[in-house]
Amino acid sequence: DPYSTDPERHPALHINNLKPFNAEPPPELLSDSFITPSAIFFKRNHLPVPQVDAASYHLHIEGLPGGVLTLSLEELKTRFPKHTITATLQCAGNRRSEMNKVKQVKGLNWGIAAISNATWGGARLRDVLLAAGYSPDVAQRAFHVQFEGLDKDVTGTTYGASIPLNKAVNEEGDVLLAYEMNGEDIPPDHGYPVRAVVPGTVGARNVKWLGKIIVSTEESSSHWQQNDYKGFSPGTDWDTVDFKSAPAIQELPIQSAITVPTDGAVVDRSSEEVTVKGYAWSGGGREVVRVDVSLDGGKTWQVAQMRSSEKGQAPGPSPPPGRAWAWKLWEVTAPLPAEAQELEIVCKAVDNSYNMQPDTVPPIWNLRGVLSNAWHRVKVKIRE
Ligand code: MTE
Ligand code: MO
Repeated sequence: DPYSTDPERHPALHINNLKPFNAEPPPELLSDSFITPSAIFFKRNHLPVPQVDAASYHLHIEGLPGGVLTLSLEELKTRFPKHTITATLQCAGNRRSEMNKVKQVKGLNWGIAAISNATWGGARLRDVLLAAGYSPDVAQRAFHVQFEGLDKDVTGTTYGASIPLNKAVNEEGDVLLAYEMNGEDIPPDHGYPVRAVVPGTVGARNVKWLGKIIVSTEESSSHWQQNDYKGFSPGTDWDTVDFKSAPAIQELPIQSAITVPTDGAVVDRSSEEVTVKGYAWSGGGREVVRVDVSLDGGKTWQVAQMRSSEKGQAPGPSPPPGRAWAWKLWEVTAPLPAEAQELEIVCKAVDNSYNMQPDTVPPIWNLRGVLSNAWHRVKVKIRE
């Protein structure tokens, strides 16, 4: 069993698949902390977790005029300044289960918690590429940076993905070769000892257990770059889909969801109030500027209070424009409407480009169930 060496996991996780391991935290735990504890951070593995020995680990960087650069973990840590960012990671399949309710899609049936937020520490990819011989004239001929993982299937095929070279070398792109997560070594499930952290970009490009980086004229040839993680029309089915016709997902669209209360919860009339909590985030470093919440299915709205730090702590300085990599947690406490027996709680977020979420799922439904970001709706009963 290639999974026999997989690490132990936190019992609170909701497991979507055991081998490979895929799991998400309970929604109400997610909104308890601005920084998601690593143990309950969602886990999305396509393959067995590789056993990597830090002492013999080497990262190879290819495709630059300097030839191949090989770095040990120690060299990665000591030759380059350590840079720390707080960034949210979201799987393209987050909230897929809502698409499944409209019409069957292919993929793991994620709820709303295939998203988490952590502090990552490591070398900047930009600094490492410069050390390997990157100069602006390279950008005239090569447009992609490919990442290869050390996790393999039975045929020896490794996980891989790529990002645009301009994201990788941009001083404001903040792409990391991370060796720390929340101030500790990256745990085995999250890519020990080194993973790519590509803030603002879909989870799939944040390659874990990083073995090789290739600067190239081509995108990664991997299945996950070419034939997966792409968006299609609701009218496209498995007989007509042409994966070459759509670009690989990179930046993700605006997203928000309600973590508290959960669907089907019961609130007592005597409590007089209801508190609604959730998260909001947008891709590409776009900052969430507002979250609207409705208790009546979208007829009337109020603006939620947002926070961008742990509860009770003053928020740090706001991120520079275009570098809002972390989510915001939000909250609304409102009186229970006098007449209602049931509430349909809805949330929707707005980013600083005024991108907003679509109101329903059917117009964004797609056969792979990715990019599921419709207004999130939760029904709650009021007990008299
Ligand atoms: N990297 C490797 N090497 N293997 C993988 O299976 N899964 C990707 C990405 N990087 C994956 C990977 C996907 S689809 C997602 S959503 C994120 O890792 C999940 O990261 P996490 O498990 O740290 O939450
Ligand atoms: Mo993913």
